[in-house]
Amino acid sequence: MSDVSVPLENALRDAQRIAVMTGAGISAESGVPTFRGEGGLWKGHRPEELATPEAFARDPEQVWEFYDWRRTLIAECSPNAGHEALARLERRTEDFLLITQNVDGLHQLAGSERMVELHGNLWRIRPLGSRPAEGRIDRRAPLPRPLPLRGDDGTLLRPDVVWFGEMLPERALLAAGEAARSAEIFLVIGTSGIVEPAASLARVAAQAGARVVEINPEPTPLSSVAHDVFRESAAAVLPRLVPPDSTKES
Ligand code: BJW
Repeated sequence: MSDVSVPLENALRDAQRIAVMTGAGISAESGVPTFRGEGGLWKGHRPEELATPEAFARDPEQVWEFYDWRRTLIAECSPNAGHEALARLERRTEDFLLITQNVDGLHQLAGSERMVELHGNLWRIRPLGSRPAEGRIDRRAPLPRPLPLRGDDGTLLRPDVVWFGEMLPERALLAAGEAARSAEIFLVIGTSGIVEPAASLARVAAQAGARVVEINPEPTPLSSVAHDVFRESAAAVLPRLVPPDSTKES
């Protein structure tokens, strides 16, 4: 394991293999609501009630309205100092993977490139029944009407996100697992750590010998595997750990 007595800022500068997993908390300071906790309601529904294949089968128009509301809200949001610090960390680290559960696309806007999206992307759309369109980037644009969206041939379209009970995109999950097993340092940022299989990646990393770092104002089920814990917001901690002018040599 990377020596946990070394100050984290130095360990991050010297490590050759770093993996980072983010959740909704990293985008909270950009104005994107998290799933759980305060402010996690849409028209009286918890997001998880609508992010399911069953909800879509029952009422595709309602589910599309929910995603349209989120697209409209997130279109106004910009990356924050936390997203930017992770893009800097990537640029100065040889072997790096950012694993995000977020569907908002803010990491990409901040300049992150070596990344995988475990739960898809809010800005992509695909035909119902098709495979996830991993990697393709769509425009951050308003949805056409009427809802629910249909293709030219009348096929029902759906957001390219991963709902409860659905498999995660295969390539993304594979790459995330490999990165968790080989990382010297594994950062877990802004996730409640209850949604599987994402949450298990931190445990896999800890078991494989990584120094696990949690950044979250609240304790989570993953706190017990973390060697370093920061009970602060991501946008406050990350710029301290990865200062704007930091380079390998300095
Ligand atoms: C800050 C902050 C600041 C605030 N700075 N921090 C094993 C055991 C039990 C169940 C399962 C299991 N394996 C699979 C399951 C079933 C299920 C699951 O995990 N259920 C659990 C809830 C019990 N998983 C699945 O179904 C997954 N599929 C799967 O495993 O397929 C195989 C399979 C199928 C069927 C049976 C068995 C196996 C799919 C999961 C898909 C999750 N999808 C969603 C919606 C995406 C689309 C959309 O956006 O609409 O993904 S749900 C939602 O939760 C979203 C998120 O990515 C995900 C995680 O949430 P996250 O990011 O952690 O956010 P929050 O809100 O929970 O937490 C925010 C945190 O930030 C908090 O801790 C705050 O304190 C913190 N914070 N401000 C830093 N400023």
